[in-house]
Amino acid sequence: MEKRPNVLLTGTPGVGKTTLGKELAGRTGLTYINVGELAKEGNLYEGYDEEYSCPILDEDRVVDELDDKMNEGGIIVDYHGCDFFPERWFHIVFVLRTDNSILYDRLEKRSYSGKKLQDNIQCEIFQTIYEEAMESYHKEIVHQLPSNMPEDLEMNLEQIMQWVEQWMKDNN
Ligand code: DAT
Repeated sequence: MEKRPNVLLTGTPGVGKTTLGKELAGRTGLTYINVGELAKEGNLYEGYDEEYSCPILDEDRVVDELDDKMNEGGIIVDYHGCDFFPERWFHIVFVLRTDNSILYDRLEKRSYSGKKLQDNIQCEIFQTIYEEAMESYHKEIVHQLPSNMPEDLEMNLEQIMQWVEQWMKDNN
């Protein structure tokens, strides 16, 4: 069977991972997996975070749940964290980045407010997820993508589709 790459889309909530991931899946035929949704459907939690009023992801169970699929290849994973996935899963990692004021508006529209809103904006300012990705994967496979405007989305799609096509040529 033809080998296909696994792509990780990560970054602060609201940067556009879901939008890019679903569109990319539609155009490449790769399978899109949203880890937040997967956890919700499978109840893959290990407690509750009172401060943020949200359940705590059971990372080990998420990894167990996904491992067979990841080994087969052809998966796009979307999550706002990346340090608990096995490094061997991914052939390329994209960290989406959004300007603060734009991200602020997007998160407000999502009804984030107070500490949750501030913490997510800070996460983006301190490029927390980019640093997490650089520490968790070979630096050569980690790329930042601007995700502010619809034009960015289109450019990112084209760039990633080209990369996927080249990877398939090189590996089959
Ligand atoms: P995430 O999955 O990272 O939380 P999302 O895909 O749900 O983010 O996008 C958050 C909002 O931003 C949503 O209303 C769509 C919008 N958006 C995403 N990418 C964009 C882009 N490149 N230009 C303009 N808006 C974008």
